[in-house]
Amino acid sequence: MSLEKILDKKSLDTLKEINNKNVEKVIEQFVSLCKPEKVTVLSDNKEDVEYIRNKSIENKEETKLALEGHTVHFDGPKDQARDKANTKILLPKGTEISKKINTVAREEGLKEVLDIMNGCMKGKELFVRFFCLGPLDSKFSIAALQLTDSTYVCHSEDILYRQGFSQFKKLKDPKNFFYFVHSAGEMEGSVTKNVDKRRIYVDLQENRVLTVNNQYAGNSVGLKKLALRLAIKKASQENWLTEHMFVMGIHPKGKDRVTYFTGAFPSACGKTSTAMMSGQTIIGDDIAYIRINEAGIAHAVNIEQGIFGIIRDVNKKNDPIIQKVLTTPREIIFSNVLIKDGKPFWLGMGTETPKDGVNFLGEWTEGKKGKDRKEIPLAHKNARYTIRISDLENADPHADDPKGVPVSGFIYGGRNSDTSVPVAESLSWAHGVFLGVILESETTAATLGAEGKLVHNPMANIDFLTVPLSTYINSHLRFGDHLDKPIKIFSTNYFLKEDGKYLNGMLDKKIWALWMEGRVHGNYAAIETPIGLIPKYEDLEALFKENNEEDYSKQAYNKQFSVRLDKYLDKMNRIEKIFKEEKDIPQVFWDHFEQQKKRLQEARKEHGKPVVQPEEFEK
Ligand code: OXD
Ligand code: MN
Repeated sequence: MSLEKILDKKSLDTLKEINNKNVEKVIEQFVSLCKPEKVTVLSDNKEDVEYIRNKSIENKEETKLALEGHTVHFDGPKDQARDKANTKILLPKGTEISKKINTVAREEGLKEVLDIMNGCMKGKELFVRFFCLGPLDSKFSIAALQLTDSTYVCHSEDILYRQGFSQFKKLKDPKNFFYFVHSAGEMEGSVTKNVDKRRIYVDLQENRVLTVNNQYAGNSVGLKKLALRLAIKKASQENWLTEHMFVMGIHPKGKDRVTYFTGAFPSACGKTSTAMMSGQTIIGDDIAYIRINEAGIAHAVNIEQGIFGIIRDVNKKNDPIIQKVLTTPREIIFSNVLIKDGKPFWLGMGTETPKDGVNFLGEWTEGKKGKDRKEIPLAHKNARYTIRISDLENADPHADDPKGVPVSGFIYGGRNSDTSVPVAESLSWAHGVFLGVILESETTAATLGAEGKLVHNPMANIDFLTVPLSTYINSHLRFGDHLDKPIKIFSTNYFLKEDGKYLNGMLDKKIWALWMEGRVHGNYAAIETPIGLIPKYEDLEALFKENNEEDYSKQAYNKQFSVRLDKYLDKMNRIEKIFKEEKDIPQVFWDHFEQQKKRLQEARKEHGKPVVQPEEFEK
């Protein structure tokens, strides 16, 4: 197929500007497979970006809302979260990644997905877009080509990612880009019809992801979770890190300094709200690239420039800055919320909500029941907003710095109701890697399937790993060895409960962050326990008073920071079982496993009880 035949003059001229035969080949291959009615190649200019915005209203993928710039998009009833079951890594026959990662033999998987994609864009327009992962003109930049028949995907990417037309024009190696081919497939109205044929196949060999019959951004938007998977492999080969991490600046009161942290939390475990804490600055809320510079200092960038955030519980009290952005005119896409009279409504928004409207299932009235006889909530729990970080008043001034920001701390946060203390520091880099790798978390609405199940999620990255777990662990261990300025590693848990009630308030996480920041600068002493270093009461008491104007009681501290030895030992048993099934786990991991288990067992013996209060470890 010749491009001259399928492209109009404007698209052809735009493509010629890129002057990249590899890009042209991709377009030719997928146009001839997917058979769109029209192909439009777009650049970064205002007119082209506007074209997408208008098309998205015209073709009803989005609907305008009352406030200027606000639109709503619905993903369809069965496509409300990431589809883990149908996301697979294509692997050469005979290779393995991990028991926990879905893979399919490459030839077989390719045949399957290409068959499904055959003719999937019939009657539709295919858009060709150019973006950049990470800041432009930087060591971190990765050029990314997106082919999609969805204007919602294009529009989301215009908000979430840096435009990359100029990056493509400058590519030194014309093969050095990721590419993503997406099709929402055959439509019923504006919803994908054949969700049973939803496939998201990651082809590491070609640095590409093919994704079809879906709309939810976690499945469809190439540069988000799909590029994350490709970049994990690339980073592992090139000795840097691609992490499911936010990047933020922590600013202690009264001190003239900012300390940058990155943090990995499984979906819907407080990651965005940590990066958005009052008084601090945000660089990114989801995915970071981290590299060590010539001086041996780790620097991180946000690969995105926007947030695809969970809207549930965003309200004036919890998230005043996001709430303000969501209620003022600017470019925003709401997805899977309730719409009434051109206004969006969501769960936990803290204001009165209507008794009827339109949501992800269609017409909704209060009390309406679904097929499972359960009441349908007014909006989906995983409903989202898509905004630019530059619209936030707490955006960090270095968000687009091509050098990235220097990183002083990593945080691994899980959702755990009965074991983990709210915050602890690792005993060393390798112990910190161990803590990250044994992260467990209760499942949430951000992926399809049961909620509230405890699952092992190493570094909150298990859904995205494309290298063996052993390789991933080794990359981290090696990264630490190359650091001249060490990074401290912490673990957090905001979800500890007693009698069904949370032991911590929403604002407590800021205190843990300030404690971690102080630890980096040697401001606080800590108590050594079998699971790591925990804060002293006096330091937290002062931090609560100064920052949250709250009297933090010794009783609350003792409850929150008691080390639940038996529960931790149970966790060690679960972890042992999981890792025994994995291949080639490094000895360093097992050393830390044995040492931590021994410390827990010895403390159990010494104290003769299952739960030990912090001060008892000081004696
Ligand atoms: C996300 C996720 O949306 O991890 O960030 O699911
Ligand atoms: Mn995420």
